[in-house]
Amino acid sequence: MKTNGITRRNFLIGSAAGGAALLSASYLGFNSWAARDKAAEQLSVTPTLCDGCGNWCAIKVSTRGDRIWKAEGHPLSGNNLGRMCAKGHALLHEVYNKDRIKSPLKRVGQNRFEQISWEQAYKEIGEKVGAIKAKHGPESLFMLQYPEGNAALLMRFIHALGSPNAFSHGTTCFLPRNVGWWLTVGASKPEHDFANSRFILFIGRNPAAGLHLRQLRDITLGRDAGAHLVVVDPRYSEIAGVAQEWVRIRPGTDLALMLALAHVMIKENIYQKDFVEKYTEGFDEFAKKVEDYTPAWAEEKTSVPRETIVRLARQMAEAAPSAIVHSGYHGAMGTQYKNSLQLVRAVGCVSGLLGNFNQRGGPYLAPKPKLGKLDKETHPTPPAVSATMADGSGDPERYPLVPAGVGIAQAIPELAIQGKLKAGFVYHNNPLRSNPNPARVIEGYRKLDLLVCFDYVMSETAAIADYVLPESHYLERDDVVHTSSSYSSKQVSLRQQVVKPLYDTKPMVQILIEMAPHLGIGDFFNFTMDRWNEAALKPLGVTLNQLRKEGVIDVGGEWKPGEPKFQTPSGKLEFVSSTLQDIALPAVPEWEEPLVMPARNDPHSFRLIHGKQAHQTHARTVNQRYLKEITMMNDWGRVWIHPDRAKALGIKDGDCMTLSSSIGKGRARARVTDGIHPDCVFMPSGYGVFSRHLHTAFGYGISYNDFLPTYFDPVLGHNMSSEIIVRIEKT
Ligand SMILES: Nc1nc2c(c(=O)[nH]1)N[C@H]1C(S)=C(S)[C@@H](COP(=O)(O)OP(=O)(O)OC[C@H]3O[C@@H](n4cnc5c(=O)[nH]c(N)nc54)[C@H](O)[C@@H]3O)O[C@H]1N2
Ligand SMILES: Nc1nc2c(c(=O)[nH]1)N[C@H]1C(S)=C(S)[C@@H](COP(=O)(O)OP(=O)(O)OC[C@H]3O[C@@H](n4cnc5c(=O)[nH]c(N)nc54)[C@H](O)[C@@H]3O)O[C@H]1N2
Ligand code: SF4
Ligand SMILES: [Mo]
Repeated sequence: MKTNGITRRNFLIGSAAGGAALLSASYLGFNSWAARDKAAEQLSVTPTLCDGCGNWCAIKVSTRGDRIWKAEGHPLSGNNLGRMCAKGHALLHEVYNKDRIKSPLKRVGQNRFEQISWEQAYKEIGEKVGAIKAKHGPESLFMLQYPEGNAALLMRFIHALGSPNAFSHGTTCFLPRNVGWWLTVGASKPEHDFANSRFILFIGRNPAAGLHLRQLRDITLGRDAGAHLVVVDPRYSEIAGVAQEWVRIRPGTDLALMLALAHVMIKENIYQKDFVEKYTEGFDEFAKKVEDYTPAWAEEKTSVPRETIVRLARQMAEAAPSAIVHSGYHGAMGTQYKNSLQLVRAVGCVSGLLGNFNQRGGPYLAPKPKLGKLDKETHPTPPAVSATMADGSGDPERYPLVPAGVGIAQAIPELAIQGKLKAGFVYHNNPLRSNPNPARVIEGYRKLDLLVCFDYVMSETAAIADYVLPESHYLERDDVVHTSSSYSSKQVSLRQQVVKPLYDTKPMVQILIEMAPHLGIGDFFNFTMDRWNEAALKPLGVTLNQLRKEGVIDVGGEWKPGEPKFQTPSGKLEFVSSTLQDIALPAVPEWEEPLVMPARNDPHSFRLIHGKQAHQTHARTVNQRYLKEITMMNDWGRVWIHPDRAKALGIKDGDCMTLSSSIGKGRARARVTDGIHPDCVFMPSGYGVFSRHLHTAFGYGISYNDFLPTYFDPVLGHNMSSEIIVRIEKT
């Protein structure tokens, strides 16, 4: 099997998934090595950043002539420490994927597109946006984008057009996690000193599949040095597989577990009193609140035995302050449950009791380099937009805690149906597949007068757009300077062109700069990407040429344990959140039921939970055939169900099941395993692609979004993506 110079074998060499298979392969004979050495002589190496997931690992890509040959992790990168995952390797092939969009496209009928020039695309989009703005006002425009890298320029673009409507995928991913930590410690995403920790607890976070290469290394270092690693998850996840202890919790009830852990630590007087006294606010109220949350009460809610809860509380208190309750991401503490925000707050309060902030082996607020900006005299910034977002984000009367720039993306279809949004730009985002209830999303997006999608393949969203502007593959383009966010030292890094674009495609930043004059906002884009990047690097004393050469540069400021500094209104870790108090929401964490629960006496009723797999990113990588092959070889598209529940329904391992919810129906084969809580079934989240243009991915598997009703969490507007009840039957 050969794809434009990359053989299946040399893909497997790099990929973790293929490592074992290689050792027995006969081609490692002398002739092969000699041939490879010869090839190596002709390789040239460019440092850049992977775009296979949000980690943006620094990598070094070798090319031979104009062909991509192989890649390896950049040894200086704090994020990935010279490592790369299977996706990173496999996605090198995406450059040569036949499904790529090869030039700008214009819709000329249902499912019919014609190729047009960039000039024509810019001109027509400019005219259409002008007309929509004149008729409906700039607030009828929106941008839905990826919240990394080029985000600042996309925000500049939509603000220059006079619209406040900049959305990201926050309400389908991380929002409660960010807001909860921001309320509690004044910053949205604590990192962790795993390697020096003595006790590490994960609550619905699985860094061995929702991969983070640096974190994984540090977690294993910590564990091997004697830390007790505990994973709380309704299912036996990959990180549970390397832990000393898996705590199988009833999904949606982690808040009860946290409140009970706090109860035990306070009752037994084993919390860090000095820390609480010096660095926290509102302990007495919190202590009073958790009086009723006994381990026996929590056992009822969570199905975790009370003895386990008491033991865990004692173990973590014993290890404190070198003890970590991980800050979360998408599972449990992300956009999953109605009580996710309270859960994050409770985890923050337990951290307060452990006195672990900024301590060796605890959580800390990672230092980040501060980038410079363009000179405002020569490059004017767009005037501030006074209107609030159409979805009510940031509006004191509606969603005061949702930051503008994040917004509530799954509200876009509703807003389009109501006529409040008329034209949208969607960048590096695929709401038709990644948002709940696709029928509703399609209906809403179709109501728009204009939809422009920037992608490199015909995603579900691109397939219904009016214009599709193809971005160059990430190995074919430059992006704006990136700062590392998951490392104890500050770093800057750069995505840069490794090979010339194969087709008539452009980097996103270039598209914005060229399109801006056609929309009357050229003055705000009167620079080049290099100019922008040079200005960003200036305060750091790094030149763009240096960064091009090195790929990653350390700019100092390593994190060291010491006094914690909290940026909350009180300057302390807030057991009682003054911000929540001000807006009349529960200011001290308290028990809140999940929105829905499976019916206790109905053998067919389950909660549907979901999660990542290490070799797929969201539903966007399954179109890569080696990654799909990994799924197929291992039969990893199946839905997990507990043996007792399966037996009651006459379902055996491998049988086909029908799942139905209030909004959708689908079929999947069963993986019968006691690695799952009996109350729920687990669906891997990477499948169910329905764009016919994605030939490898199309039609394989199902997606949780096909079963998820359109919810808006009352406080944060997020999609509560595990509040799904499904009925299961043997097909
Ligand atoms: N390979 C890969 N890596 C990725 C991504 C990817 O798609 N693929 N995506 C990136 C992104 S954007 C994100 S947000 C992160 C996500 O990273 P994670 O948050 O780790 O991801 P998930 O797999 O969604 O959820 C983690 C675990 O939560 C469990 N869970 C579900 N419900 C509950 C519950 O009620 N309680 C508890 N305790 N656990 C529960 C699931 O079984 C799952 O094992 O990963 C990032 N990294
Ligand atoms: N079905 C399903 N839905 C999910 C999730 C899931 O795992 N499965 N996860 C949830 C989470 S945690 C998150 S963070 C969100 C993420 O959801 P989204 O933000 O919608 O992101 P992705 O699904 O990663 O991919 C979006 C689009 O970006 C395109 N893309 C990839 N590379 C490039 C590029 O270089 N340039 C451009 N212009 N486009 C590119 C892909 O082709 C894809 O169409 O989804 C949430 N919803
Ligand atoms: S974790 Fe894998 S896919 Fe994600 S950026 Fe790193 S190498 Fe790429
Ligand atoms: Mo995410």
